[in-house]
Amino acid sequence: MVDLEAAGPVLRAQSIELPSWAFGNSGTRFKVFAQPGVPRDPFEKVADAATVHEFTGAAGTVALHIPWDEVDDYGKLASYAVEHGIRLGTINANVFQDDDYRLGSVTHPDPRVRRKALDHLLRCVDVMDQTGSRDLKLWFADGTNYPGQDSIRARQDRLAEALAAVYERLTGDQRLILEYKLFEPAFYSTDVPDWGTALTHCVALGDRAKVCVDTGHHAPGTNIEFIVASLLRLGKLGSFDFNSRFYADDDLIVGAADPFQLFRILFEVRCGGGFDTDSEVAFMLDQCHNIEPKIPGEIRSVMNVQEATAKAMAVDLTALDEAQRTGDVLAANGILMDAFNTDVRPMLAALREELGLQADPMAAYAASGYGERIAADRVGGAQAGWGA
Ligand code: PSV
Ligand code: MN
Ligand code: MN
Repeated sequence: MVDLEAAGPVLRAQSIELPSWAFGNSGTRFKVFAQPGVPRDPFEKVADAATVHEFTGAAGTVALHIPWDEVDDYGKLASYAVEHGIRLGTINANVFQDDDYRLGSVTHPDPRVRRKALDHLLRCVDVMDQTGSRDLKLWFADGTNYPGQDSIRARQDRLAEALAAVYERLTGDQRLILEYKLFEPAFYSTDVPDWGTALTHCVALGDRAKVCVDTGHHAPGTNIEFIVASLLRLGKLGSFDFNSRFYADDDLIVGAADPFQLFRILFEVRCGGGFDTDSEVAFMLDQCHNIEPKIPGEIRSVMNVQEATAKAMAVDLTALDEAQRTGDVLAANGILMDAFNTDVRPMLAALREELGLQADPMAAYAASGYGERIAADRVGGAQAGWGA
């Protein structure tokens, strides 16, 4: 029997971090379609993220990307976030947009470029000290385009050396989160292409190094929930970057391409203790809204994660265990499908009202006039970075 009781406490506590870059203009290498009202600085990105939280009640932090979100005074930005009802979250390091990085950043063959990249990563930890952020998320665009271009082994050694230097610099509860991605922008070999590589480096580093699973960064057909279950089992799942992919790293709205996959992933999160109150798994969106309006795009994304979470929590674990132990394949599969096919939207609407929110965040945002206000007030919005 599908029971939504267990979902309540998890949904009430759930917080999904938003990426600052989701609010700026973005696009492909073919065209960036500018939208009216996009933020002109990091403060306005924080204000937009806070608006998503205002209507969903489930997006209490915003991730920054350095140097895209460079400001003179990070303490001021952090206070501004708190005044708007949210906090600054993960710091994402950008070591991929300088001409110097043509052949890589921390794996570059030239020690001067490696030093420059490492210095930036260390500076990101300085920023974390000022913002109070726990997580430093590292995604590297490093790799090669042609066989023979560089030594695959030497690049792994250089990567390990840089990661160790960053790890050494962490203090308090700070964590290093290493993200992998199958390919792009490198097309022959990528230096952190998969969870095996990321995990190996994190194990070598120690306890405060964890892996980030970006749902868009796998080959088609990859069983992502298997990766999630394995990393949780090893205590090495640090965070999620949620998004949808149809062909490659599309950064589309989470749950748009394959809601069933999102449900399966979140079910493994549940089974592995990732929703427990003492869990340190971070849930984040990593999306760009190239053609759709950005704030409603993020609101919809948060709702999609909430719906998949509710369904994952609706699985009858006792019945499932019984079916699995007795080898009743069809019953076991049926139990999962019953939960997936449950319409959890009325339950989520009721929960929102209980929390003092409006039942339909999309409609509430549309009626608020915020979108019209920022379009009138802000002229000359900033690029998010991607496709700029
Ligand atoms: C590039 O693929 C990427 O989308 C990674 O997923 C990072 O998390 C993100 O950019 C921000 O650097
Ligand atoms: Mn990502
Ligand atoms: Mn990506």
